[in-house]
Amino acid sequence: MPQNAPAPGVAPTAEQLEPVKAAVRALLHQPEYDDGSAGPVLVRLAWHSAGTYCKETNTGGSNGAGMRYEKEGGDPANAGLQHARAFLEPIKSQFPFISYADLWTVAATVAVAEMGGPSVPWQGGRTDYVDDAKVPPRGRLPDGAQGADHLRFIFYRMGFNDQEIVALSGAHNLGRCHGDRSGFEGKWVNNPTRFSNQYFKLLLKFEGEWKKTTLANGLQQFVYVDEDLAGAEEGEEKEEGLMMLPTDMSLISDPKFRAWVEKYAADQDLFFRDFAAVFAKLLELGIRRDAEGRVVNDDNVEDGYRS
Ligand code: DDH
Repeated sequence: MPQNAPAPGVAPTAEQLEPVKAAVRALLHQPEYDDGSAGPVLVRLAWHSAGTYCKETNTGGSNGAGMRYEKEGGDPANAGLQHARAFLEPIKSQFPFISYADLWTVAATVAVAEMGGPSVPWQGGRTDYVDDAKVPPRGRLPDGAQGADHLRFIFYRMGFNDQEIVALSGAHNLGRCHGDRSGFEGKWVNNPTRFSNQYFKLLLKFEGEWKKTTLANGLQQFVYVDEDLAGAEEGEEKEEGLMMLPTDMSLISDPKFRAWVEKYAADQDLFFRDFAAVFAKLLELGIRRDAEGRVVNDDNVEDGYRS
């Protein structure tokens, strides 16, 4: 164990954490990458590390950082997330005391805040211990080609309700789809590196104008293209069109989801509060803590892979 490392399961202190967070802040600006920021893909890394959770079997979740291994990392749903892991690798080398599982999750909270989003409560202490028998099967992450039933099937399994599904989906204010990763193409909002409620506003604003298109690879998505790009806010660049996945569109066709889309489109503060709460809940899924907040593993070891 490196010197000054917290014992397995014990969270890094605020003093230990601050330089790690500063290092994440410093790497977000990536002029050569995507829209100039590592932020969106870091948020997706944390989400996919946690979103495998199943409450019935208590498997999956961010503890263990299992995506480092082929069994989970090779899930086609995780295509592209090697970029996020690579961005963070130098920070892990610089601060070996922080587990990958803590680093991936805390980095997402730093990215959300730096991109103008809310401050997401975060607790440390995750370990990098992976029990092969508990590695989640592939197929636990959502498939963008589907609809509302699928969203409920996937997110109820993690223990989320309809309001939480909509709030979490608001992360699609960030980043973009890549043809060589998911097969879908494009971004949801004009400024994909600024966290806001624009995604909800655009879903409603262009309702009826989102056009279903079939991509060359056979996948279908919805696009809005306008000469003036009416979705652009004042002062924003007007450029490529915008997109929505079929799952995104189901948030306005399903009446229960839609009620929350309308609330979040009308009230950014409400969205920020709800997003902070639900993203924090996501990052804690499957993590057992003792009375002192220390993360408890079956074996109480720091790192390793048991097959
Ligand atoms: Fe997502 N997401 N996501 N998403 N997601 C993609 C990109 C990003 C779905 C599908 C896709 C959440 C929910 C869903 C982010 C965050 C979150 C892409 C494109 C697809 C496809 C990947 C690529 O090609 O690179 C589906 C389906 C759902 C759902 O069913 C609700 C949630 C809950 C979050 C979250 O963070 C809380 C982010 C950020 C991105 C942008 C990544 C990037 O590289 O840019």
